Amino acid sequence: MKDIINKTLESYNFKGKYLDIDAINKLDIYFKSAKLRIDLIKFINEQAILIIKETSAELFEEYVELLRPGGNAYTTRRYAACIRDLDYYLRYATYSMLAGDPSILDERVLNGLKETYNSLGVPIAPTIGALNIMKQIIQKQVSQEAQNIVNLPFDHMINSLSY
Ligand SMILES: CCC1=C(C)/C(=C/C2=NC(=C\c3[nH]c(/C=C4\NC(=O)[C@H](C)[C@H]4CC)c(C)c3CCC(=O)O)/C(CCC(=O)O)=C2C)NC1=O
Repeated sequence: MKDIINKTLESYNFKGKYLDIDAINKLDIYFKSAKLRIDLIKFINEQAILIIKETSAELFEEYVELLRPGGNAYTTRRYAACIRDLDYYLRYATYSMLAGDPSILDERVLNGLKETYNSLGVPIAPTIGALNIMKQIIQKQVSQEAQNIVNLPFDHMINSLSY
């Protein structure tokens, strides 16, 4: 698990160099966005149940076949697993927003996920669809500046699942 601070320090330590102006500017922007990140995460935490509810409603409206016999979210057990996965995506997205770095997603969420989904027959396209829906639901409710912070983890997860 990394954040933008330890990632930067690790890289400059590796090179045996003082932080240059690029690194300092990057960290300066990050520190200046601290309050924004905290407020954003507080907002998402408070809205988490609603965000997940709305995401699943839109997802199953778009992909009705998932809930029908033979669909991957058919049966209470699989439906619950799907909603739980949405909760994982949202929770880890907030960690990554705070860290300003996506590596936590690689390590805790995406590592082996596609293989697991493929072996269980969990369809990837609607999963990517769900991530897009969730991202948009949050974007609609936050400032322009916060939207940029929201993009990072969702785009990272979407890209990773896209190949
Ligand atoms: C914290 C990181 C983490 C993630 C991300 C995670 C995902 C994850 N989702 C799983 C299953 C599943 N995931 C889904 C999800 C869906 N089915 C659909 O049709 C929709 C497209 C989608 C919801 C959006 C379903 C239905 C299963 C159960 C599949 C089965 O057992 O047949 C499984 C297999 C084991 C289990 O059932 O718990 C894992 C590991 N586990 C983790 O620990």
